[in-house]
Amino acid sequence: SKENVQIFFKKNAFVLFTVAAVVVGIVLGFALRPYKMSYREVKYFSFPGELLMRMLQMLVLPLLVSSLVTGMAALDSKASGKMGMRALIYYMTTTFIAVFTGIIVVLIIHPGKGSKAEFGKQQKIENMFPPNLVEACTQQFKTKYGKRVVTVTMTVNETLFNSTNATQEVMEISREEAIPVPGQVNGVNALGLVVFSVCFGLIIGNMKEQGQILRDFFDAMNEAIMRLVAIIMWYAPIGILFLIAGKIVEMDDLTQMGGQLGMYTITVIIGLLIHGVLILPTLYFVITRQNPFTFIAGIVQALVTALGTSSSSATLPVTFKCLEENNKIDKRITRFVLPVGATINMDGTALYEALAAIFIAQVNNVEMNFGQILTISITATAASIGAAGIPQAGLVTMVIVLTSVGLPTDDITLIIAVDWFLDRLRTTTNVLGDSIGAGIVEFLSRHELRSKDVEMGNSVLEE
Ligand code: DAS
Repeated sequence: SKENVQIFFKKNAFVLFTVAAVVVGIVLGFALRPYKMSYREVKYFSFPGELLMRMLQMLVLPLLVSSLVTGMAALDSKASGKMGMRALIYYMTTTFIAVFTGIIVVLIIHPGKGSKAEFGKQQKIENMFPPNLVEACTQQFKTKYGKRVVTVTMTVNETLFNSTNATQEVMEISREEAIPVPGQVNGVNALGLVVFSVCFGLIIGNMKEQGQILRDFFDAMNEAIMRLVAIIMWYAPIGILFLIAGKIVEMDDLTQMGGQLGMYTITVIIGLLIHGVLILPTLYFVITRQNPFTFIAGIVQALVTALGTSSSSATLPVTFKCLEENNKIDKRITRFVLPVGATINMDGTALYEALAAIFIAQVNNVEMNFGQILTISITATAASIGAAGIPQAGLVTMVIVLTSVGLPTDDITLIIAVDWFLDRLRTTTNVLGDSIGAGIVEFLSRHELRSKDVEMGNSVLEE
């Protein structure tokens, strides 16, 4: 009836707007391509999208810290230990499955036939302990104009990554064109902040009355940030529209895309689809016995935001909102699982890196033996953990995978032309993986959550 239709639109307004934004963005982008806008014009055109990116990034840092601290503080260490264990097992299992899928798909389709851009700094282990917390919160671009040297750079057109070797001569870059140091959200040392927030949260959770003021502080902070997210969500469709349209306007001519690259693109898409539409939903169903697609319907907005921003970190605020509000995932789970997931759990990236490495081997006519494929699967996992949740981070950590089996790292240039597109798809897969992870960990932890509720005198919801 008419009323039902109205209710449907009211309930799904956000999702409808966001999906419409993608469609309109694509159409508008292609419609404007013939006008061959200059770099400058494209930048102006994409401005509304740039604003969205900045708004989301602005919230990521306080959200990451406040959600982790409150999340950890709300649990006793025994329960959080168990949940952490479950989350880690989920991350590792799904990442390995993703890598495996990528390898199988690329071996079967074999997009690269023998025939025939630099290095990034990966998320380093020592980054787990930032010596200076304030510095960990600041952007860590280093340009040759400042006293600090470029760590990772990218030129406008050639997309050249500069090496970890800080002394190396660097091409001219501007701040806009520099890639933030990987391992960081928006130039921030996310891993270090995650580690600190987890420890800090656990401590204040055990501090009895003395810790109350801090628990209240971070709780309120978290609440305030989520309210800001709610406002930004109204703007999100506009931002997404222009992010996508702008990218389509400036992308390289598709007809120049060789047959191999086309096959490669299709192979990646198939791999990601198998993982995202088949494997993850099946896993969710097998464990929780609930309809995975109802679950996915609840996070459409997060998925589209990932598609628009190609950053799982920037998407984090939206992921929180979707999971807590639409899918009713317990806040104690989301706060705990999502920030870590967005930093280290990247199924799409893992799948992509393994697949791309083997593609490069195929292009170079190198037969991979079993040992090498095993090496690729291990390093692709590591590289996906090491990749930050920022655009094209995966391309940078590819270097680890390629060097581990002696493939030429320069050949990353082969796939750069399509990376902006594939990056969006793998980021969407990453966010899907994090979200389904939250659903599964919540299901597995329902008893702990329940007994904690009873202990705290909270009203216990019917299961
Ligand atoms: N775009 C990244 C993300 O945010 C990762 C990648 O480049 O693979 O998930």
